[in-house]
Amino acid sequence: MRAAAAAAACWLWGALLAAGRSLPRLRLPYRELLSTNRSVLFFGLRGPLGFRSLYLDEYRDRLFVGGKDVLYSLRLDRAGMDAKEIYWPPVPGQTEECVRKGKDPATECANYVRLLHPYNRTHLLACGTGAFRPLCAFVYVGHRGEHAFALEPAGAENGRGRCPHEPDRAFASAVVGGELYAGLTADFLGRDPVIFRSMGTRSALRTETDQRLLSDPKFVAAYLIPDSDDRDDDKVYFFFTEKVAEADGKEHTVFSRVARICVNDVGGQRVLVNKWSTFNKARLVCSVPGPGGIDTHFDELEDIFLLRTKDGKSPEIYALFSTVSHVFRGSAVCVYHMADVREVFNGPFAHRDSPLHQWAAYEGRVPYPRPGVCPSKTTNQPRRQYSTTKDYPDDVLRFARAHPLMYKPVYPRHRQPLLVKTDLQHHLHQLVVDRVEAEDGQYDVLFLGTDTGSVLKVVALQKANSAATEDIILEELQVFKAPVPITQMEISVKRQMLYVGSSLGVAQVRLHQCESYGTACAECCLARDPYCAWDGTACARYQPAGKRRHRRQDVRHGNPMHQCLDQNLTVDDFERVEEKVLYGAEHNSTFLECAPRSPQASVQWFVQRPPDEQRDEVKTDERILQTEQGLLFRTLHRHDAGVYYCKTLEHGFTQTVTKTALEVIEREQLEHGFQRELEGEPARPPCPEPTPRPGAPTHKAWFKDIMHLISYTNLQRVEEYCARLWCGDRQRRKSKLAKAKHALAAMDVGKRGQATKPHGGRNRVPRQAAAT
Ligand SMILES: *[C@@H]1O[C@H](CO)[C@@H](O)[C@H](O)[C@H]1NC(C)=O
Ligand SMILES: *[C@@H]1O[C@H](CO)[C@@H](O)[C@H](O)[C@H]1NC(C)=O
Ligand SMILES: *[C@@H]1O[C@H](CO)[C@@H](O)[C@H](O)[C@H]1NC(C)=O
Ligand SMILES: CC(=O)N[C@H]1CO[C@H](CO)[C@@H](O)[C@@H]1O
Repeated sequence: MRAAAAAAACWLWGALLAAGRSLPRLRLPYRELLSTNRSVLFFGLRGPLGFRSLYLDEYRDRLFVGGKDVLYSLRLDRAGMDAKEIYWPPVPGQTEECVRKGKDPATECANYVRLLHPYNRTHLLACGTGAFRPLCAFVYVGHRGEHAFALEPAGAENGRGRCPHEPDRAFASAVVGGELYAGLTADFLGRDPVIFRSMGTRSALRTETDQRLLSDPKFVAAYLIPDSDDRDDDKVYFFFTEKVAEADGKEHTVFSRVARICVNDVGGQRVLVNKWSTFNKARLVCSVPGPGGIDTHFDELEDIFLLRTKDGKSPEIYALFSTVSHVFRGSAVCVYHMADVREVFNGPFAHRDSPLHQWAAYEGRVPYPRPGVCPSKTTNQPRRQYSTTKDYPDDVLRFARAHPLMYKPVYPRHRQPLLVKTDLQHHLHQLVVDRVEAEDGQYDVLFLGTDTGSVLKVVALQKANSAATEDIILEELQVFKAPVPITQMEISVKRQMLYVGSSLGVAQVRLHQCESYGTACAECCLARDPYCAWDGTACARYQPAGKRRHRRQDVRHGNPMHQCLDQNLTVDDFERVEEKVLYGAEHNSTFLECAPRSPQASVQWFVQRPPDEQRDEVKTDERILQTEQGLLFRTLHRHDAGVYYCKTLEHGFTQTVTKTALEVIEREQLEHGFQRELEGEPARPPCPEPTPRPGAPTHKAWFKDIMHLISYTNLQRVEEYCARLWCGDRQRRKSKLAKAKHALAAMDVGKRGQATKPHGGRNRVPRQAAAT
């Protein structure tokens, strides 16, 4: 109990310290995203979707979704999406077989569709786990404009080596020229890691079973990235992590890797028959310099996003990493240039004489054609004819087999991460990037999928004249109501949409909704969102080629003083916000909530006590505490009654956020009023714990933490107070309060003047109650 309280206090402290750094400027809850049409959700048409894969088809304006025993096709150009479904269960008898082999019927013995790729002009390739017997099939999707969707009647074929057996084990795949490249564990037991090429007309190719090639890999992504204009030079890149034994052979460390193979690799003639002959891999480094010259490494690759360039040869590689050390947890994003990747593959091979030796750069003679080079015009000269890998000399293949690893690692741009987060509440799993044109240049906007159903929208700013970056969390979007991990994200720049998948379903989320920042120039400016600018009348999507003259935007500094000078920065808008009424009991504690939309704003409290018209700043002391979430009265006095205004200030812009009429129910009335009524009732249960999620306190838990922190010793009373505030039967409460109010009114006629609101008034329930 004590430990838990300490942990909570610790969390709170951490959160206080982190304020401003890792707090999003705007937090958009689930309901708000839906009610403002920022997001549209799809949960499937037959119970839990069990989402596993999606393919965004920008040409056909369709989204294809793979789930548990189902495939869907959604039309993105129609409001209703016109969902079409294909039911695709495992082959008959396989579900029973799967259960018989000891797998879980509820979570494993179904056909989880894990692979969806465009195959040719009319067909997709789909593969599923088939209840631990993978299967693949072609899906007819028709031509552009029609909404056809049917599994090819020819039926399913064996998906072994193309799709994992397990619903959740990491794997990566790509279709290139009608062939499927897959990085996965290909057997029932999950012990045979392999990069496998199949389908098409050539014979299948795989990696040798060898720890040196793949050691307990977790595949993250696979992409075709052409090396030059010569198609013979095309390579497929795999991104994954693997476990590497330390020198002592006992400890294992996780490293992130990039590996590549030639598309025209057909294996060797005598050595490496039907095995890759061009496989090479290198380490991907993402680290920050630490004190004492010891770098902190982010080694667990989570996701890769390729920001494609026009020629397709030099995409920028954005990689999301995490680290889980004894000391801290964190995430980082590093960006790699293809030129740096190629340089490492053209550099020295790693070599060691035995597993007990240190790795060194191989300095001996490297045979020709250099291992890793694809057979092409360059290798196929009149005097040295190597037109396929089958022509490669045995010594080349033997060298390739013995030296799969490059000596040098690939370092990121500027040798440091673009973004580091060590103080977030959640883990980051998914990443997509949009390069956005703004008034003063281009910005990288990162969308980061968390493990709690939300997406963070972050802008990374390169500081002037230095490699250092600053990042701002513009928004936190609670896409899914439940705290589920985001497992896939795709972006449509054309549609300005994000597609977000979790096991529950798929969401289509707008990249921006500029109105949500507010209706004033200053609010738009403070948002610092490169997608948005003040156009003279509203906060709207910034159009680089737009006609409007007076666009104001300040992504770099977010300073409304410069941008919105002719606008009112200080508006005496005290009367503009809706008034809420809050009842507090004399001598008890009470809490006035005011969490500004931007946690980066500072808060000031004013009070107007009847019959005074004057508004004074609230004086805080031992008894009245100003916290990040609002104003806390440890013991309420009669003279505290009044109207409280919460004002925020951010970069010179002030605004009234809440207006609360605090009514103090005096002790005597309480005792005579509803206190007596309660006597006949059974003791109230304590507050039930909200949806348990460690490290993410709800308002209620938070409130209790505050009470602990300020050494509020009477725990029972805190519990009671909470019970009343958060889980009390609202109806009962209302009627009680009404009675108490009547009692008050009868005794106090005229005393309070206008501060006493009629019972029909708005929002009689405190905001916290409504929020839970
Ligand atoms: C959201 O979309 C629905 C249907 O298209 C529309 O009726 C509604 O007015 C929209 N709501 C908002 C806040 O734009
Ligand atoms: C696409 O591939 C499928 C499956 O191999 C085949 O049946 C179909 O004819 C192909 N379509 C085109 C246009 O090549
Ligand atoms: C600024 O505020 C004053 C007084 O509140 C008001 O009269 C004026 O119209 C406002 N100006 C603008 C540009 O909103
Ligand atoms: C309404 C309310 O919370 N009343 C409590 C105020 O504090 C006393 C103890 O000092 C409690 O007995 C009341 O229930």
